[in-house]
Amino acid sequence: MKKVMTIWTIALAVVLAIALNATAYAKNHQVKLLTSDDNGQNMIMSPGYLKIALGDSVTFIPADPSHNVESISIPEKAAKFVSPMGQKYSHTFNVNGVYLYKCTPHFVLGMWGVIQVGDAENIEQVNKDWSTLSTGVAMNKARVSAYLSQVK
Ligand SMILES: [Cu+2]
Repeated sequence: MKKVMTIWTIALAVVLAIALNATAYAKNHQVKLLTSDDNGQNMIMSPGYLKIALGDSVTFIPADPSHNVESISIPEKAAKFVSPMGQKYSHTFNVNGVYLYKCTPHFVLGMWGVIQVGDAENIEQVNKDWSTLSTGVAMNKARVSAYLSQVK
């Protein structure tokens, strides 16, 4: 009986150690929401394409009060997100796949971003959605297509 307890104690310790490690290794990334960048690009997410690991978080940092982020085409099981205007906002990505998001007021100007979490299981759907959505975008469509082409 005592031996059985010991085995369970070890098993529990191993499970806890794995869980704690997973938390310790989750990274935080930053995306800046810029009105203009150093290359003369306007209304741009920086970086526009970002690949992260499952469980990582991203902090979106608006350069001025006019920007935010809103998820548009995301994996089926993922939670939608929309950040308050002009405020720093963090989101943890707990579902693998590709996330296409926009700045709510500036999507027409091409202010979109792509985050890939692990495997790009839903890339076909995102590409399909973008081909429809892009008809409502007046500027910098090629920028968004270039982000999507980096998904692997
Ligand atoms: Cu914006």
